[in-house]
Amino acid sequence: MDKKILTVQDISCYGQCSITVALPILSALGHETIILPTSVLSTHTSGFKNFVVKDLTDQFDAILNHWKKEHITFDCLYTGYLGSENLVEYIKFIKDNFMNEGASIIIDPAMGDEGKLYPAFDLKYAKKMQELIPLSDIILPNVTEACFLSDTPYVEKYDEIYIKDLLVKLEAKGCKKIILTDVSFEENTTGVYSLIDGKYSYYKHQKIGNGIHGTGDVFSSTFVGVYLLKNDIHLAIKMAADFVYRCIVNTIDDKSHWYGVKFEKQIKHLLKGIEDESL
Ligand code: PXL
Repeated sequence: MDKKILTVQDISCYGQCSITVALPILSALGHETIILPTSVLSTHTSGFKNFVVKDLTDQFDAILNHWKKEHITFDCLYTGYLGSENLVEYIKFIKDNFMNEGASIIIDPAMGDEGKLYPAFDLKYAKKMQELIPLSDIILPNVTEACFLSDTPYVEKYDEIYIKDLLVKLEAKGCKKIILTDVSFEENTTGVYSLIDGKYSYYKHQKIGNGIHGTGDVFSSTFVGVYLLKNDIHLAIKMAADFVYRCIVNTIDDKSHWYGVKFEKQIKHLLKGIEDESL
């Protein structure tokens, strides 16, 4: 059966993130993708000055009421950058009212990087985001987000004990599958450190550059798409990490393209990987 994925995140008109990344990737992987846009921004908020924002949550009650009347339901709820604290209550409501039997709740708590919250957010927002942890089947933070979600001071250089401590703290807050992205213990490698139903694992690959905006969104969307297709969490981690790496390779030399990853022409390789997996 084809899967229906509801993704709740902003529309950044320019900047290759959030919905403009999720839709093409999830669609290419064959999923019907339904969007609930939280806000519309002229650009994303990291690096552009004077961006303009319009909150769209005043439409949510009307949209959800209509969906309810139409008996519309979903196989996966995938959330990303939300933008306002009241969204957390809506996520709870959607989980309780619109999900099919066995649906997955996958949360990317997109709110910061490199030890800092994104410009639109403060500590109150980060605290509210902690309420998403027990709602989720799978959570996909980077190290910065994991720190804000677990009230842990962020450090630039860390060891495996620090990372395992982050994972255990998030598990204690009520999520059994935690996938921590961009975990790097040495200069030339990075990877995904996960705690899944009590078992740790680390998928490591080569690191290039010092991070490009939007890689988290490309990772999460690819992860969600592959996971829903193959029902194999470790395969989804590997394919998402490899795809992000490929997209960074394709972007890194283009200095004019500092605001996002050029993922579009790489999608065919992702699909080829899925095809090879199916043989
Ligand atoms: O990629 C995360 C993201 C999504 N949406 C908006 C953002 C950011 C990161 O800065 O500003 C609006």
